[in-house]
Amino acid sequence: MHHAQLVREYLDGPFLVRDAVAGMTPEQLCAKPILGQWSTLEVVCHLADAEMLYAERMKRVIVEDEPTFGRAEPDACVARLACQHRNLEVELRLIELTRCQMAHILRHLEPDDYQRCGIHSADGRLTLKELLRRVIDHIPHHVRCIGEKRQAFKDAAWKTQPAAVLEGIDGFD
Ligand code: NI
Repeated sequence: MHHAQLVREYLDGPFLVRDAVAGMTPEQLCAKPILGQWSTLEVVCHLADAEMLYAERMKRVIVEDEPTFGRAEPDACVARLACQHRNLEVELRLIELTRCQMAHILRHLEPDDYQRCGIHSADGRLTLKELLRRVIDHIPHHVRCIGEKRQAFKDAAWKTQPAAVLEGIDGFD
């Protein structure tokens, strides 16, 4: 895939997150309807933290000679970085701004720069292009998880609401 197309896909990511959380109440954002999984707000915070980490990694690959990266610790970050208390809009804007800033950088690289490498402690050598592909795929992966939570809310409503209420829900009348 051409680099310009990759950058366009990268810039589409923040809209996917906004769409995924549109219309959710504060209670729904913090709820954990699926046992053992993060709340929706925690997912969005994880995405914002990951965006900044990925942006830093891409910058280092562009600037440094084969920089090394350690493993990210997403569960520890979500547990320790006040993710249930952070502001949704701030997190969404961070994702957007980080990608906007990086897109300016990515668009001004030479094609060869996309073959520059960093060394990941678990996955080995990654080119800038492979790193960008990973960043792009990260948001759709977590957006699917948010969709599953929203479906779980609907399923719970189906089990707990009396039949008369359900008749008013689309598809049941
Ligand atoms: Ni993730």
